[in-house]
Amino acid sequence: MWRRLGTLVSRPAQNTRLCTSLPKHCSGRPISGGRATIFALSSGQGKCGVAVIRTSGPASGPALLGLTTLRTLPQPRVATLRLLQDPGSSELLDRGLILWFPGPHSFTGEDCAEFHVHGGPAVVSAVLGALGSIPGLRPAEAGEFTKRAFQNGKLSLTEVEGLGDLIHAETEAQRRQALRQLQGELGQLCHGWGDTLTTALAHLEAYIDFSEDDNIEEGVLEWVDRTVQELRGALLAHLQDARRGQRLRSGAHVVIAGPANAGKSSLINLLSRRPVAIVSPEPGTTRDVVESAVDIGGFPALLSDTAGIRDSQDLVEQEGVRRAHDRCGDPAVGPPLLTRARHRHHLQSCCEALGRYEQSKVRDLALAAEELRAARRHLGHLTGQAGADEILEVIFRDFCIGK
Ligand SMILES: Nc1nc2c(ncn2[C@@H]2O[C@H](COP(=O)(O)OP(=O)(O)OP(=O)(O)O)[C@@H](O)[C@H]2O)c(=O)[nH]1
Ligand SMILES: [Mg+2]
Repeated sequence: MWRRLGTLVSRPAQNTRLCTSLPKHCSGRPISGGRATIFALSSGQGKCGVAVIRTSGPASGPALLGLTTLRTLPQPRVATLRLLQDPGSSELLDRGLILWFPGPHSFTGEDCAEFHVHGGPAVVSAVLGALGSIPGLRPAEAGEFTKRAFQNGKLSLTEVEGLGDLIHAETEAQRRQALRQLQGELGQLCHGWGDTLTTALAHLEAYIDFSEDDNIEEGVLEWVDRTVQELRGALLAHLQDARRGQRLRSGAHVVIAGPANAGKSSLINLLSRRPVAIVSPEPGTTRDVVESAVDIGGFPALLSDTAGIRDSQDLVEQEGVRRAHDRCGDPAVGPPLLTRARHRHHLQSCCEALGRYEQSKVRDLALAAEELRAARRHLGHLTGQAGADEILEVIFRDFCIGK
Protein backbone atom coordinates (compact mmCIF):
# COMPACT_ATOMS: atom_id res chain seq x y z
CA MET A 1 0.00 0.00 0.00
CA TRP A 2 2.85 2.30 0.93
CA ARG A 3 4.46 1.84 -2.42
CA ARG A 4 1.27 2.00 -4.43
CA LEU A 5 -0.45 4.90 -2.67
CA GLY A 6 2.50 7.17 -1.96
CA THR A 7 1.68 9.52 -4.81
CA LEU A 8 3.17 12.71 -3.43
CA VAL A 9 6.59 11.40 -2.59
CA SER A 10 9.06 10.56 -5.31
CA ARG A 11 9.49 6.81 -5.49
CA PRO A 12 13.05 5.44 -5.52
CA ALA A 13 14.33 4.11 -8.80
CA GLN A 14 14.75 0.57 -7.44
CA ASN A 15 11.03 -0.01 -7.77
CA THR A 16 11.31 0.36 -11.50
CA ARG A 17 11.64 -2.78 -13.50
CA LEU A 18 14.58 -2.38 -15.78
CA CYS A 19 13.84 -2.87 -19.44
CA THR A 20 17.10 -4.14 -20.85
CA SER A 21 16.66 -4.65 -24.56
CA LEU A 22 17.67 -8.01 -25.97
CA PRO A 23 21.09 -7.86 -27.58
CA LYS A 24 21.02 -8.81 -31.27
CA HIS A 25 23.17 -11.91 -31.07
CA CYS A 26 21.66 -13.25 -27.92
CA SER A 27 21.16 -16.99 -28.24
CA GLY A 28 20.26 -17.70 -24.61
CA ARG A 29 20.93 -21.40 -25.17
CA PRO A 30 22.56 -23.08 -22.24
CA ILE A 31 25.98 -24.50 -23.05
CA SER A 32 26.66 -28.21 -22.78
CA GLY A 33 23.07 -28.99 -21.88
CA GLY A 34 23.37 -27.14 -18.54
CA ARG A 35 21.55 -24.12 -17.25
CA ALA A 36 21.52 -20.88 -19.19
CA THR A 37 23.84 -18.21 -17.90
CA ILE A 38 21.96 -15.02 -17.14
CA PHE A 39 23.17 -11.44 -17.14
CA ALA A 40 21.70 -8.09 -16.15
CA LEU A 41 22.42 -4.60 -14.97
CA SER A 42 22.16 -5.01 -11.20
CA SER A 43 22.63 -1.41 -10.14
CA GLY A 44 20.07 1.35 -10.77
CA GLN A 45 19.25 2.60 -14.23
CA GLY A 46 20.31 6.02 -15.49
CA LYS A 47 23.55 7.99 -15.57
CA CYS A 48 25.71 7.32 -12.54
CA GLY A 49 29.35 6.94 -11.55
CA VAL A 50 29.47 3.16 -11.54
CA ALA A 51 27.12 0.52 -12.91
CA VAL A 52 27.30 -3.12 -11.86
CA ILE A 53 26.53 -5.79 -14.43
CA ARG A 54 26.57 -9.37 -13.27
CA THR A 55 26.24 -12.85 -14.67
CA SER A 56 25.29 -16.16 -13.08
CA GLY A 57 25.67 -19.63 -14.54
CA PRO A 58 28.25 -21.94 -16.11
CA ALA A 59 29.26 -19.50 -18.88
CA SER A 60 30.23 -16.78 -16.39
CA GLY A 61 33.91 -17.77 -16.62
CA PRO A 62 33.96 -17.73 -20.44
CA ALA A 63 32.12 -14.38 -20.32
CA LEU A 64 34.78 -12.91 -18.06
CA LEU A 65 37.58 -14.17 -20.31
CA GLY A 66 35.67 -13.09 -23.45
CA LEU A 67 35.35 -9.48 -22.35
CA THR A 68 38.91 -9.16 -21.04
CA THR A 69 42.18 -10.27 -22.61
CA LEU A 70 42.81 -12.60 -19.68
CA ARG A 71 43.84 -16.18 -20.46
CA THR A 72 42.99 -17.52 -17.06
CA LEU A 73 40.30 -16.55 -14.59
CA PRO A 74 41.32 -13.96 -11.99
CA GLN A 75 41.72 -14.70 -8.30
CA PRO A 76 38.26 -15.30 -6.78
CA ARG A 77 36.58 -12.38 -5.00
CA VAL A 78 39.39 -9.92 -5.74
CA ALA A 79 38.66 -6.83 -7.82
CA THR A 80 40.93 -6.37 -10.85
CA LEU A 81 41.07 -3.32 -13.13
CA ARG A 82 40.86 -4.40 -16.79
CA LEU A 83 40.08 -3.05 -20.22
CA LEU A 84 36.80 -4.50 -21.47
CA GLN A 85 36.34 -5.34 -25.13
CA ASP A 86 33.73 -6.78 -27.43
CA PRO A 87 34.62 -10.48 -27.85
CA GLY A 88 33.61 -10.42 -31.54
CA SER A 89 35.03 -7.16 -32.90
CA SER A 90 37.66 -6.57 -30.17
CA GLU A 91 36.39 -3.00 -29.93
CA LEU A 92 37.26 -1.33 -26.65
CA LEU A 93 34.10 -0.82 -24.55
CA ASP A 94 35.29 0.57 -21.21
CA ARG A 95 37.82 0.18 -18.43
CA GLY A 96 36.41 -1.22 -15.19
CA LEU A 97 36.69 -3.61 -12.29
CA ILE A 98 35.98 -7.28 -12.76
CA LEU A 99 35.19 -9.82 -10.05
CA TRP A 100 35.02 -13.59 -10.24
CA PHE A 101 32.88 -15.60 -7.78
CA PRO A 102 33.21 -19.33 -8.51
CA GLY A 103 30.23 -21.37 -7.27
CA PRO A 104 29.14 -22.38 -4.74
CA HIS A 105 30.63 -19.35 -2.92
CA SER A 106 28.50 -16.77 -4.68
CA PHE A 107 25.16 -15.06 -4.22
CA THR A 108 23.34 -17.57 -6.43
CA GLY A 109 25.56 -20.55 -5.63
CA GLU A 110 26.55 -20.71 -9.33
CA ASP A 111 29.63 -19.30 -11.04
CA CYS A 112 29.13 -15.53 -11.07
CA ALA A 113 31.01 -12.61 -12.60
CA GLU A 114 30.68 -8.89 -11.98
CA PHE A 115 31.66 -6.01 -14.22
CA HIS A 116 31.84 -2.61 -12.49
CA VAL A 117 31.78 -0.21 -15.42
CA HIS A 118 31.23 3.51 -15.87
CA GLY A 119 27.54 4.18 -15.39
CA GLY A 120 26.72 5.78 -18.74
CA PRO A 121 23.80 4.30 -20.71
CA ALA A 122 25.97 3.70 -23.83
CA VAL A 123 28.65 1.88 -21.81
CA VAL A 124 26.05 -0.29 -20.06
CA SER A 125 24.29 -1.06 -23.32
CA ALA A 126 27.60 -1.96 -25.05
CA VAL A 127 28.67 -4.33 -22.26
CA LEU A 128 25.21 -5.94 -22.14
CA GLY A 129 25.34 -6.34 -25.93
CA ALA A 130 28.79 -7.94 -25.74
CA LEU A 131 27.61 -10.39 -23.06
CA GLY A 132 24.57 -11.29 -25.16
CA SER A 133 26.84 -12.22 -28.07
CA ILE A 134 28.54 -14.95 -26.01
CA PRO A 135 27.00 -18.42 -26.49
CA GLY A 136 24.99 -19.63 -23.52
CA LEU A 137 24.21 -16.18 -22.14
CA ARG A 138 20.79 -14.57 -22.06
CA PRO A 139 19.28 -11.55 -20.25
CA ALA A 140 17.93 -12.36 -16.78
CA GLU A 141 14.24 -12.23 -15.99
CA ALA A 142 12.91 -10.24 -13.02
CA GLY A 143 14.10 -11.80 -9.77
CA GLU A 144 15.99 -14.59 -11.55
CA PHE A 145 19.27 -14.14 -9.64
CA THR A 146 17.40 -14.40 -6.33
CA LYS A 147 15.33 -17.32 -7.61
CA ARG A 148 18.53 -19.22 -8.40
CA ALA A 149 19.92 -18.35 -4.95
CA PHE A 150 16.76 -19.86 -3.43
CA GLN A 151 16.83 -22.93 -5.67
CA ASN A 152 20.47 -23.54 -4.77
CA GLY A 153 19.72 -23.31 -1.04
CA LYS A 154 21.52 -19.99 -0.55
CA LEU A 155 18.40 -18.23 0.80
CA SER A 156 15.23 -19.51 2.44
CA LEU A 157 11.89 -18.16 1.29
CA THR A 158 11.56 -15.79 4.24
CA GLU A 159 15.10 -14.54 3.55
CA VAL A 160 14.11 -13.93 -0.08
CA GLU A 161 11.17 -11.87 1.17
CA GLY A 162 13.49 -10.00 3.55
CA LEU A 163 15.80 -9.20 0.64
CA GLY A 164 12.86 -7.91 -1.41
CA ASP A 165 11.72 -5.75 1.50
CA LEU A 166 15.24 -4.42 2.05
CA ILE A 167 15.45 -3.32 -1.58
CA HIS A 168 12.11 -1.52 -1.22
CA ALA A 169 12.65 -0.17 2.34
CA GLU A 170 12.05 3.56 2.47
CA THR A 171 12.33 4.20 6.22
CA GLU A 172 14.77 3.20 8.94
CA ALA A 173 12.31 0.92 10.74
CA GLN A 174 11.43 -0.86 7.48
CA ARG A 175 15.14 -1.33 6.73
CA ARG A 176 15.77 -2.81 10.19
CA GLN A 177 12.85 -5.19 9.97
CA ALA A 178 13.82 -6.33 6.45
CA LEU A 179 17.45 -6.87 7.47
CA ARG A 180 16.41 -9.02 10.42
CA GLN A 181 14.33 -11.16 8.10
CA LEU A 182 17.12 -11.34 5.51
CA GLN A 183 19.48 -12.51 8.24
CA GLY A 184 17.12 -15.41 8.72
CA GLU A 185 15.56 -14.65 12.12
CA LEU A 186 12.03 -15.62 11.10
CA GLY A 187 13.31 -18.64 9.18
CA GLN A 188 15.36 -19.83 12.17
CA LEU A 189 12.38 -19.48 14.47
CA CYS A 190 10.30 -21.59 12.08
CA HIS A 191 13.08 -24.15 11.69
CA GLY A 192 13.23 -24.42 15.50
CA TRP A 193 9.47 -24.97 15.67
CA GLY A 194 9.73 -27.50 12.82
CA ASP A 195 12.48 -29.42 14.67
CA THR A 196 10.34 -29.53 17.83
CA LEU A 197 7.45 -30.90 15.79
CA THR A 198 9.66 -33.50 14.13
CA THR A 199 10.86 -34.72 17.53
CA ALA A 200 7.29 -34.84 18.88
CA LEU A 201 6.15 -36.74 15.80
CA ALA A 202 9.02 -39.22 16.06
CA HIS A 203 8.16 -39.90 19.71
CA LEU A 204 4.48 -40.30 18.91
CA GLU A 205 5.20 -42.72 16.06
CA ALA A 206 7.54 -44.70 18.30
CA TYR A 207 4.76 -44.89 20.87
CA ILE A 208 2.24 -46.05 18.25
CA ASP A 209 4.63 -48.72 16.93
CA PHE A 210 6.20 -50.05 20.11
CA SER A 211 4.11 -49.25 23.16
CA GLU A 212 2.28 -52.57 23.04
CA ASP A 213 5.60 -54.41 23.38
CA ASP A 214 6.42 -52.33 26.46
CA ASN A 215 9.61 -51.26 24.74
CA ILE A 216 8.93 -47.61 25.22
CA GLU A 217 9.81 -45.38 28.11
CA GLU A 218 7.00 -44.24 30.36
CA GLY A 219 5.58 -40.77 29.93
CA VAL A 220 6.37 -40.45 26.21
CA LEU A 221 2.80 -39.59 25.27
CA GLU A 222 2.61 -37.01 28.08
CA TRP A 223 5.85 -35.45 26.84
CA VAL A 224 4.46 -35.22 23.29
CA ASP A 225 1.25 -33.62 24.60
CA ARG A 226 3.14 -31.10 26.66
CA THR A 227 5.47 -30.24 23.78
CA VAL A 228 2.59 -29.74 21.35
CA GLN A 229 0.74 -27.58 23.87
CA GLU A 230 3.80 -25.41 24.48
CA LEU A 231 4.43 -25.08 20.76
CA ARG A 232 0.83 -24.09 20.11
CA GLY A 233 1.10 -21.48 22.88
CA ALA A 234 4.27 -20.07 21.31
CA LEU A 235 2.65 -19.89 17.87
CA LEU A 236 -0.48 -18.21 19.23
CA ALA A 237 1.64 -15.65 21.09
CA HIS A 238 3.49 -14.95 17.85
CA LEU A 239 0.22 -14.51 15.96
CA GLN A 240 -0.99 -11.95 18.52
CA ASP A 241 1.50 -9.33 17.39
CA ALA A 242 -1.24 -6.91 16.32
CA ARG A 243 0.16 -7.34 12.78
CA ARG A 244 2.99 -4.97 13.62
CA GLY A 245 5.32 -6.50 11.03
CA GLN A 246 2.78 -6.26 8.25
CA ARG A 247 1.84 -2.72 9.21
CA LEU A 248 5.43 -1.57 9.29
CA ARG A 249 6.08 -3.13 5.92
CA SER A 250 3.10 -1.55 4.21
CA GLY A 251 2.76 1.65 6.25
CA ALA A 252 -0.20 2.98 8.25
CA HIS A 253 -2.89 4.93 6.45
CA VAL A 254 -3.96 7.88 8.61
CA VAL A 255 -6.97 10.00 7.66
CA ILE A 256 -7.10 13.52 9.09
CA ALA A 257 -10.79 14.25 9.45
CA GLY A 258 -12.78 16.75 11.48
CA PRO A 259 -14.81 19.97 11.43
CA ALA A 260 -14.12 22.69 8.88
CA ASN A 261 -11.30 25.07 9.77
CA ALA A 262 -10.05 22.86 12.62
CA GLY A 263 -6.47 23.04 11.28
CA LYS A 264 -6.34 19.69 9.43
CA SER A 265 -4.38 21.02 6.46
CA SER A 266 -2.02 22.87 8.81
CA LEU A 267 -1.37 19.52 10.55
CA ILE A 268 -0.62 17.58 7.35
CA ASN A 269 1.72 20.36 6.22
CA LEU A 270 3.52 20.27 9.55
CA LEU A 271 3.95 16.49 9.51
CA SER A 272 4.99 16.50 5.84
CA ARG A 273 7.39 19.39 6.45
CA ARG A 274 6.18 21.01 3.21
CA PRO A 275 3.02 22.76 2.02
CA VAL A 276 1.06 19.85 0.51
CA ALA A 277 -2.39 21.38 1.22
CA ILE A 278 -3.69 24.94 1.01
CA VAL A 279 -4.30 26.60 4.40
CA SER A 280 -6.61 29.61 4.71
CA PRO A 281 -8.80 31.27 7.36
CA GLU A 282 -11.83 30.43 5.16
CA PRO A 283 -13.72 27.32 6.31
CA GLY A 284 -14.20 24.82 3.46
CA THR A 285 -10.77 25.31 1.88
CA THR A 286 -9.91 21.65 1.29
CA ARG A 287 -12.13 19.81 -1.20
CA ASP A 288 -10.15 16.95 -2.75
CA VAL A 289 -8.46 14.35 -0.59
CA VAL A 290 -4.77 15.29 -0.42
CA GLU A 291 -2.32 12.47 0.30
CA SER A 292 1.21 12.66 1.61
CA ALA A 293 3.58 9.80 2.40
CA VAL A 294 5.65 10.64 5.47
CA ASP A 295 8.33 9.06 7.58
CA ILE A 296 7.46 9.51 11.24
CA GLY A 297 10.44 8.46 13.35
CA GLY A 298 11.30 5.67 10.92
CA PHE A 299 7.75 4.42 10.54
CA PRO A 300 6.01 4.96 7.21
CA ALA A 301 2.55 6.53 7.12
CA LEU A 302 0.30 7.72 4.37
CA LEU A 303 -1.60 10.82 5.55
CA SER A 304 -4.83 11.94 3.91
CA ASP A 305 -6.14 15.47 4.43
CA THR A 306 -9.87 15.74 3.84
CA ALA A 307 -12.61 18.33 3.51
CA GLY A 308 -13.95 19.67 6.80
CA ILE A 309 -17.12 17.86 7.80
CA ARG A 310 -20.03 20.34 7.85
CA ASP A 311 -23.37 20.97 6.16
CA SER A 312 -22.67 22.98 3.07
CA GLN A 313 -24.77 24.37 0.23
CA ASP A 314 -21.72 24.40 -2.04
CA LEU A 315 -21.91 21.38 -4.42
CA VAL A 316 -18.13 21.06 -4.75
CA GLU A 317 -17.69 21.14 -0.99
CA GLN A 318 -20.51 18.58 -0.56
CA GLU A 319 -18.55 16.21 -2.81
CA GLY A 320 -15.41 16.84 -0.70
CA VAL A 321 -17.32 16.02 2.50
CA ARG A 322 -18.65 12.83 0.89
CA ARG A 323 -15.07 11.81 -0.06
CA ALA A 324 -13.90 12.58 3.49
CA HIS A 325 -16.49 10.13 4.84
CA ASP A 326 -15.35 7.46 2.26
CA ARG A 327 -11.42 7.56 3.33
CA CYS A 328 -12.36 7.25 7.05
CA GLY A 329 -14.30 4.02 6.25
CA ASP A 330 -14.06 0.88 8.37
CA PRO A 331 -10.41 -0.05 9.00
CA ALA A 332 -11.39 -3.72 9.31
CA VAL A 333 -12.59 -3.80 5.71
CA GLY A 334 -10.37 -4.02 2.64
CA PRO A 335 -8.18 -6.52 0.87
CA PRO A 336 -5.58 -8.26 3.04
CA LEU A 337 -1.93 -7.66 2.28
CA LEU A 338 -1.18 -10.79 0.34
CA THR A 339 2.52 -11.51 0.56
CA ARG A 340 3.08 -11.29 4.28
CA ALA A 341 -0.41 -12.46 5.07
CA ARG A 342 1.22 -15.67 3.80
CA HIS A 343 3.24 -15.97 7.04
CA ARG A 344 0.12 -15.48 9.15
CA HIS A 345 -1.82 -17.98 7.07
CA HIS A 346 0.72 -20.77 7.49
CA LEU A 347 1.22 -20.13 11.21
CA GLN A 348 -2.54 -20.05 11.71
CA SER A 349 -2.95 -23.30 9.76
CA CYS A 350 -0.16 -24.89 11.78
CA CYS A 351 -1.93 -23.85 15.02
CA GLU A 352 -5.21 -25.26 13.76
CA ALA A 353 -3.58 -28.60 12.97
CA LEU A 354 -2.08 -28.66 16.48
CA GLY A 355 -5.56 -27.94 17.86
CA ARG A 356 -6.95 -30.87 15.89
CA TYR A 357 -4.16 -33.03 17.29
CA GLU A 358 -5.53 -32.32 20.78
CA GLN A 359 -8.99 -33.47 19.70
CA SER A 360 -7.96 -36.57 17.75
CA LYS A 361 -5.39 -37.96 20.18
CA VAL A 362 -8.13 -39.26 22.49
CA ARG A 363 -9.76 -41.20 19.66
CA ASP A 364 -7.04 -42.23 17.26
CA LEU A 365 -3.31 -41.71 17.71
CA ALA A 366 -2.59 -42.37 14.02
CA LEU A 367 -4.94 -39.53 13.12
CA ALA A 368 -3.27 -37.33 15.72
CA ALA A 369 0.13 -38.09 14.17
CA GLU A 370 -1.25 -37.06 10.78
CA GLU A 371 -2.21 -33.66 12.25
CA LEU A 372 1.36 -33.17 13.50
CA ARG A 373 2.58 -33.96 9.99
CA ALA A 374 0.15 -31.37 8.57
CA ALA A 375 1.37 -28.80 11.13
CA ARG A 376 4.96 -29.45 10.12
CA ARG A 377 4.09 -29.10 6.42
CA HIS A 378 2.66 -25.62 7.07
CA LEU A 379 5.88 -24.50 8.73
CA GLY A 380 7.77 -25.93 5.76
CA HIS A 381 5.64 -23.89 3.38
CA LEU A 382 6.49 -20.76 5.33
CA THR A 383 10.25 -21.10 4.84
CA GLY A 384 9.92 -22.65 1.39
CA GLN A 385 11.14 -26.13 2.33
CA ALA A 386 7.84 -27.52 1.10
CA GLY A 387 7.53 -25.10 -1.80
CA ALA A 388 4.34 -24.37 -3.61
CA ASP A 389 5.33 -23.18 -7.09
CA GLU A 390 2.59 -20.59 -7.42
CA ILE A 391 3.69 -18.89 -4.17
CA LEU A 392 7.27 -18.80 -5.38
CA GLU A 393 6.17 -17.15 -8.60
CA VAL A 394 4.34 -14.38 -6.70
CA ILE A 395 7.32 -13.70 -4.48
CA PHE A 396 9.94 -13.59 -7.24
CA ARG A 397 7.72 -11.45 -9.47
CA ASP A 398 8.17 -8.60 -6.96
CA PHE A 399 11.88 -8.44 -7.75
CA CYS A 400 13.52 -6.20 -10.31
CA ILE A 401 15.63 -7.53 -13.16
CA GLY A 402 19.20 -7.84 -11.94
CA LYS A 403 18.17 -8.85 -8.41
N1 LIG B 1 -4.52 29.85 16.33
C1 LIG B 1 -4.30 28.78 15.57
N2 LIG B 1 -4.70 28.82 14.33
C2 LIG B 1 -4.49 27.74 13.57
C3 LIG B 1 -3.90 26.57 14.07
N3 LIG B 1 -3.84 25.66 13.07
C4 LIG B 1 -4.36 26.25 12.00
N4 LIG B 1 -4.76 27.50 12.28
C5 LIG B 1 -5.40 28.46 11.39
O1 LIG B 1 -6.74 28.03 11.18
C6 LIG B 1 -7.13 28.33 9.85
C7 LIG B 1 -7.63 27.08 9.17
O2 LIG B 1 -6.56 26.17 9.03
P1 LIG B 1 -6.56 24.96 7.99
O3 LIG B 1 -5.35 24.17 8.25
O4 LIG B 1 -6.79 25.46 6.63
O5 LIG B 1 -7.83 24.21 8.54
P2 LIG B 1 -8.62 23.01 7.88
O6 LIG B 1 -9.16 22.16 8.95
O7 LIG B 1 -7.77 22.32 6.86
O8 LIG B 1 -9.79 23.76 7.17
P3 LIG B 1 -10.77 23.24 6.00
O9 LIG B 1 -9.93 22.61 4.94
O10 LIG B 1 -11.41 24.48 5.53
O11 LIG B 1 -11.71 22.30 6.63
C8 LIG B 1 -5.93 28.95 9.16
O12 LIG B 1 -6.08 30.37 9.18
C9 LIG B 1 -4.77 28.53 10.03
O13 LIG B 1 -3.71 29.46 9.97
C10 LIG B 1 -3.48 26.55 15.43
O14 LIG B 1 -2.95 25.58 15.94
N5 LIG B 1 -3.73 27.69 16.13
MG1 LIG C 1 -8.03 22.01 4.87
